[in-house]
Amino acid sequence: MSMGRIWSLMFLSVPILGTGMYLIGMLASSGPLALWFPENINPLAVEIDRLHDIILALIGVVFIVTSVALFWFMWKYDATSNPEKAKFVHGNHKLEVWWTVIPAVILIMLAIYQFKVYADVRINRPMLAGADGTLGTADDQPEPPSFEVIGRQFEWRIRYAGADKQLDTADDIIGEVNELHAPKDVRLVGSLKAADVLHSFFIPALRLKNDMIPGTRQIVWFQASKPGTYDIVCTELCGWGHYKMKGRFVVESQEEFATYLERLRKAQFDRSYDNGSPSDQPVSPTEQPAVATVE
Ligand SMILES: [Cu+2]
Repeated sequence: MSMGRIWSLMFLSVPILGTGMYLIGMLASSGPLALWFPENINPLAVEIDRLHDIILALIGVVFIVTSVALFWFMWKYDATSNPEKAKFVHGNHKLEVWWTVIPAVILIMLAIYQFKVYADVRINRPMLAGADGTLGTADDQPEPPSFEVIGRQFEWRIRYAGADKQLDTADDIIGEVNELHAPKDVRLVGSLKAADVLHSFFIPALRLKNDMIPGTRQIVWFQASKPGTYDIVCTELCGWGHYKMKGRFVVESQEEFATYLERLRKAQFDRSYDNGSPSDQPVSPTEQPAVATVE
């Protein structure tokens, strides 16, 4: 077999291995070959999966057709079996118009379809009824976040709103590092911040992914429909310890969640009491001992 034909077979292996890996990843439900998305437990993000599948199907078809065409032309017009010199022709106007118009129409359709998905997960923030008690009127207020995650090198710091349902107040409950809890079937609004550099907060099972940008606050919302423990990962290379930014996202019943918050609140009170500095009497900066920094 000529060298040209060996090369064309090498090119053919790309679509075969590529689609093969996709199929294995889609079919394997557990183990190292389960490369697909985890189950979507966020009913507010079902459309993200649908949009993803449509785009994947479109690019899948284009990928297979172009790869196979590349193989076929390399195979058929291999130099050894075609001693005749190639003839160059000027382009085909009609063909060029079609292969411009069809992708343009597909892209415009995708652009229109994604408007709604984007608005649902990024723009149409959950609202609460205002003074008139009716939702959908002019005095509606954006629902305040009930938890906050701060990304810092290299961990997630978590805080929950206390009984007043507001963050940044005295009754805030300090969560455990790298562990976010949420009650099942409750729509939650959260606030994301960064303490140092860019991080990206990602809970794959919720299809929730948002950059954390120093100096700004990002608002996200979701609803978790299935109890369990899921991954939290950082998807922005944020420094040498980026790989350490793994966390757990725990979905539990509303009663379990309330018990968890109460346990955190008690632990927080006990800690401040043990230190001899109750949280309502902050130590003034001048009295604080010098802190040694270890890098
Ligand atoms: Cu990070």
